[in-house]
Amino acid sequence: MSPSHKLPKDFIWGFATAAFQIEGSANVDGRGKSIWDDFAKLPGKTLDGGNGDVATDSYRLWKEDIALLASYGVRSYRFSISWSRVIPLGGRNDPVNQAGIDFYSKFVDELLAHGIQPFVTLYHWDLPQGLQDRYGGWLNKDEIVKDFTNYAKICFEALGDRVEHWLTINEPWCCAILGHGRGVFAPGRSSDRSRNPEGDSSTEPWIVAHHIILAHAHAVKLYRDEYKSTQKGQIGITLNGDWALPYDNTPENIAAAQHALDFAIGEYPFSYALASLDPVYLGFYPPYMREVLGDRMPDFTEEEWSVVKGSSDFYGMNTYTTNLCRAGGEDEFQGNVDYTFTRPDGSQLGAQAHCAWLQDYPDGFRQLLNYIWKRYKMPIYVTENGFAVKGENDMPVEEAVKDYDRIHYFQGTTKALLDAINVDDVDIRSYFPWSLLDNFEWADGYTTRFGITYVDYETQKRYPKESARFLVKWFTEHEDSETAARLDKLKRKTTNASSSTTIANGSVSSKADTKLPCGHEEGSPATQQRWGIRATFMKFIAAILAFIR
Ligand code: PNW
Repeated sequence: MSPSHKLPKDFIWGFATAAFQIEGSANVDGRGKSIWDDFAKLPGKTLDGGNGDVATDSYRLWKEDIALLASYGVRSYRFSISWSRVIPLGGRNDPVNQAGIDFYSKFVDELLAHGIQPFVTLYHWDLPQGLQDRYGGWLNKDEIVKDFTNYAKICFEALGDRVEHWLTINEPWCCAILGHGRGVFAPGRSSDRSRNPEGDSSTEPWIVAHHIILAHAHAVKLYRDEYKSTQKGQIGITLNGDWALPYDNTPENIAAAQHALDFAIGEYPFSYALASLDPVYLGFYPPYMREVLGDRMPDFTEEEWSVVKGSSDFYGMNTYTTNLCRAGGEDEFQGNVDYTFTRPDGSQLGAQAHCAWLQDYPDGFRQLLNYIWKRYKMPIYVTENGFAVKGENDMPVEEAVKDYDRIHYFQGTTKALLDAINVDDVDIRSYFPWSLLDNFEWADGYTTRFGITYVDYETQKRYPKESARFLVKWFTEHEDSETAARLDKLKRKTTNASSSTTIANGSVSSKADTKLPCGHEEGSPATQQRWGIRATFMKFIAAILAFIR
């Protein structure tokens, strides 16, 4: 393989999760409630009535999860911290829960002991319920900005000596639009009284997005002022946004695709949120945003602008699909643009996922990477990308682990990633498939599975899917050799030094082998052979290390 077909030096890859989706143990060790705890239990809020009380039980099974990550050989793990584990009531004058801090601290230590770099999200939608009750959460600018910054400070203090990558907030669009516009996510506010008792969909989403950006920017300022010089990390926000293609070549539909991007990725609430990327880096607001929102579009004061401006070290990208865009429609949240996956000739854009909003279209991923790079000229960290196989939840595990549609999706996205890097010269620094585990998929409950590892929710057993094997092999083959050598060395050093390591407890071979229950060994002979060679190699390395020790 020629060097031009490799990933760049120091490229980061691993899998991603979020606290509320996996941790469970809702009442354990002093954790306070988050806005998702009670919301998920209200009738009709999740498809199957599922909630976060147990999830994948990862608060209890954290060591097993890290061992699983180590068996995959990932270089990094993206996870989020539960704010209400650290500060049960959430506020700057509320008590701090040492048990919560200790949990994440030992978690980070264990990752590092396995040579896995923590990539930490501070906020993945689980606002402490205490702050929602006290002052309306994200709707109250003065309070939430101070409380979020205080929470961030506690995290930097406790973990920043070991964490080199921070994400302030995951997908402001979802908090703003799904939480305060459509009312389908916590805290469940909208103008639709058949759905939500309170809220105003015409103003609140834009206010919330505005405050999220400010809170993010203040946390970044704090990090840069007080921690960056010693802790030397990178910090930024991560936005969801999907590629937009015109439905056909008519001028109105070409414009519609741009409008969709303006509302989704472009400026507001995402990038407007994010140092308002267009105004900050290009020097103007997108006129279309103002045209649609008029005086409902909040603005920053001069002083706020000075904090917001340039407040991200990178562009954090969560992306899943591509939409065909047609002018028209009343949906302000997507820029008054109609989305479809059906082309004018009746064909589909790609394979349909389990959730209605997702089809497989890898070229859109490559185009989006190019669009963001050209527009903002900032390094891109892909922090989420993934696929939920249609009907997977209804399959027996033996069938579910043969997730060929997911493999097809990742074959496409990994090729798009490599081409964007090597052919298009886009500066991409990370890739995190979503998700390490099947988990609590918000309003879908447990009916939609995004994991590259199958979770049996009855037994909490984990079963690597074929897609995990595909991705691990792909990244192992495409990692730049210098980087691989450096990271492997780090892994050996740290695992040797730790008493609770895979190598020290002699289980590396079985983990590298990822012995699968349920006859999953039946995968294609080629896969089995590849995995067998890898396992033999790992056993060999383990034996040498054991000998040296
Ligand atoms: C992201 N949409 O959410 C989140 O960051 C994850 O927590 C989540 O599990 C994952 O994607 C898969 O859904 C999204 O409706 C939720 O377009 C909904 C949408 C997009 C992203």
